[in-house]
Amino acid sequence: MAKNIVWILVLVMLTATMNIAGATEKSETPNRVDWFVEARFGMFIHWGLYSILGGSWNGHTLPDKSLPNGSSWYAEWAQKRLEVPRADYRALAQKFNPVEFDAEQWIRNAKQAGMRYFVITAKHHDGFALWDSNVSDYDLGSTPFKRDILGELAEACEKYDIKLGFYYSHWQDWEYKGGARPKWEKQPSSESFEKYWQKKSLPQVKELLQRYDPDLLWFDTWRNASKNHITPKRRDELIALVRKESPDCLINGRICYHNPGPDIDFLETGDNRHPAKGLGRPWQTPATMCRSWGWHANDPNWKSSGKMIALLAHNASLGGNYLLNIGPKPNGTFPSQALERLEDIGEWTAANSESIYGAKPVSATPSWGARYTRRVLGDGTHRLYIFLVDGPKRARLKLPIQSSNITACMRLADKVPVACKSIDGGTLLTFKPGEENTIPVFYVDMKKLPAIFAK
Ligand code: JFZ
Repeated sequence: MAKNIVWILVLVMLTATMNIAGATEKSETPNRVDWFVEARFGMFIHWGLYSILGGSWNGHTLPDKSLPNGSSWYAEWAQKRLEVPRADYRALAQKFNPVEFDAEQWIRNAKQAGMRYFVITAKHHDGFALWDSNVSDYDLGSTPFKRDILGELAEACEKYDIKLGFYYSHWQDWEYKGGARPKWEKQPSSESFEKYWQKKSLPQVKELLQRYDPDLLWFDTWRNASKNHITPKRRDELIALVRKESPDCLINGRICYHNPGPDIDFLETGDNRHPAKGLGRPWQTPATMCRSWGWHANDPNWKSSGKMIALLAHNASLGGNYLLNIGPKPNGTFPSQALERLEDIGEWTAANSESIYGAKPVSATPSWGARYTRRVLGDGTHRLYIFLVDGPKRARLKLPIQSSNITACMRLADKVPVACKSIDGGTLLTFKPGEENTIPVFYVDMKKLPAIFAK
């Protein structure tokens, strides 16, 4: 008998050491994408020559249905949708002089909002490089602005511990002869595209990697439109280049939207698309604050701060990220509408951070607008976070948790207790209605996690 007990003890100790060894091994070799999944929230920037136009050209403002391709709010598409002649668009380079640009200020704004990474358009579809490129003269070096925008941002990101990413339009390029064109224009032949691919696209990506060492690259294709040019072979050629130059750099799924393959790091949804379920691998939604990505001086469709916080919580509840865009003005400053919203969001993320960062997704949702995340507490008990994304209208929620299982129920931001009542096998919570422009977060601590919340 005593012998048996000794053996059991030895076994228990062995398993315990194995578990610890396993745990350290895991934390010593983090997966490349771990930081991204934990980060949850990033800042996207669309900035380039199109920012000078602000959505208007020659008496037309987007959207403008009098032009055959004018019905879009996307101001970064102005060259094509507003039919700006090539020479006139190119001449904008002489006007690009954002003297108010302050990289540290941008990154501080991102940090204060609770964002943990930053992605900027190094080159958008127009083909203009936002750095002094050795590959092309259609670049920052040919503007009056003689500073290194991407270099200053890389330094600021380092200083504030923010990950750095570049958007690079590897498929559409309206400047280079063989680059892909909007769908209403004639596409380059495959030989011509191959020349663009070898002479501009790949070399500029390599240049970005070698010069600025980004943590993430954001490529862009959509649906089936890019099928002929961005074949799996070219996709893999580009992935191989990135992996060789910078093995830790993340790659998004839009490198080849119709067929991202197994070697990318995370999936990117369509613009402003918030799925009803997780995507089975790391993912994010690229999202706008108004309708346009690039600066649009006449886009009045700004989402409220509360709406955007709700979308952040929605994505977090499904294990996804939220990459929220700002279109800076041509002088290098953020629009005031964006700054106000960043501030509101920052107050919320600061007060509710533990419900978002490092919290696990919970796919179960009540029938009306609440979302959940959860975590295991230090003592092995469980905390369920409840986001009232439906705002002030809803004040009662029935949880499928036995009242006897619940040890605490509070509002997260100020630890004000929530009224809990036992009703047929569950618990009824009664909340104080939330305020405008924010999303109240509550938590329930419990001894055991009901299976419905474990997925
Ligand atoms: C693209 C760009 O054309 C646009 O200017 C912006 O940069 C945005 C972030 O990305 O637009 C897309 C790309 C993909 C889809 C929709 C719009 N999509 O797959 O649904």
